[in-house]
Amino acid sequence: MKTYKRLSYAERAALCTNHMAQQLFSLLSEKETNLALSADVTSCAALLELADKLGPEICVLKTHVDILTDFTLVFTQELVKLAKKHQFLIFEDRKFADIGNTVRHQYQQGIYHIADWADIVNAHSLSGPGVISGLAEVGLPKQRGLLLLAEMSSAGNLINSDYIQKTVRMAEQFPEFVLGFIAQRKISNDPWWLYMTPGVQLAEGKDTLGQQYVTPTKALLENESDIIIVGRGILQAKDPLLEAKKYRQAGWNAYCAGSKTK
Ligand code: 5BU
Repeated sequence: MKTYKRLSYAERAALCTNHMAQQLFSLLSEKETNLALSADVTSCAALLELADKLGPEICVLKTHVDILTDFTLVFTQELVKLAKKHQFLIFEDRKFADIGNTVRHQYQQGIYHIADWADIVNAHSLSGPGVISGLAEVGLPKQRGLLLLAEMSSAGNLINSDYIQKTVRMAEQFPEFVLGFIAQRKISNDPWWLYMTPGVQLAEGKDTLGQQYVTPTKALLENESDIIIVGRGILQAKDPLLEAKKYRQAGWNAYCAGSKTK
């Protein structure tokens, strides 16, 4: 049988120099939850209601702000208030992928003013390190953090092991701004990187549009990720709060199993 012995979240918080990674590892440890809610609803009221109800269960609330049909900047202020009230971080899953100059504007300006309210955003490494430099110009002064997309959960995606390794090398050039990766597994031996994994449900499976699901145990224990991102597994349940508690427990059990010597 495989022997697991991983550093705890608190130990990794102490090893980090990245401000956002430190904050998030500490939050995971203190709040005892590694569950991120993917709040993929299309109205501001529904999102705020979810954030208020499920906020106590989660470490991160992930948004796709461009699917909201009634977005306003007031909504973002309300969301930030709830993040403070319930102690979670806000992650806008924007997947920036353009040249540095363009993403700088997309991050700060436009309708959404993402940099003003999202603690964390993510970017594809596809376009090269300029995308990180551009985002860092806006995000660093506000003490924000960036996750690089190193892997995706969808079937048939074009990412290969060379792309993953090059993404890690790129992250290493920006230790102040990049806190970790969106990935399906641990992809570096350096313990200060934080991993978030989407495509998680209590049972393995897939949807009709290429999404592929692994279980919390597979993601956190076998694949050594740190945070599970769950959307429809919770949102489509009869009682989303009850379901969130189940995912929280499953995620925390998997983490505890991984940090013990067997
Ligand atoms: P689901 O309902 O749990 O399948 O939602 C998953 C969420 O994570 C959804 O918001 C996606 O946009 C997001 N996601 C993903 O599913 N897979 C990926 O590789 C990345 C993001 Br990156």
